[in-house]
Amino acid sequence: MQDKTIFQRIIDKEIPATILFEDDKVLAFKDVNPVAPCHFLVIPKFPIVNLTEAKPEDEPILGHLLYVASQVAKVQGLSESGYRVVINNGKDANQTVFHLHLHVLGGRDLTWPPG
Ligand code: DGP
Repeated sequence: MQDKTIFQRIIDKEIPATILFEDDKVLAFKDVNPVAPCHFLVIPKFPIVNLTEAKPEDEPILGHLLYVASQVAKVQGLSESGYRVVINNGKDANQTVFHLHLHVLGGRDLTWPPG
């Protein structure tokens, strides 16, 4: 059996995280290595490796992840100033944790294009 990812261990409450929102399907928590004043992650509670591996039946959870990102961003006070939602998908995007996650970044001017 494959080892659990670090995010699965957070879902299973084996390691701590600063949780901002949780329901039966998704978890939002602060990134341990923030690159913006506000940087949190939103993940499904079941493993999807990345967007490439998403299945047709994952469409509802993909929508729910985005909606929760917007709601947590609102609570974090980012709605007016704006924020960026990023998914690093695969090698060229430097994906390091192979459990789908949305990064939500805000609280500073975010340059474009990203690196
Ligand atoms: P990436 O796979 O490159 O899209 O980013 C993974 C992110 O996960 C990275 O910004 C750091 C974050 N991260 C890694 N390990 C942990 C952890 O144990 N706790 C938390 N809260 N975040 C983590």
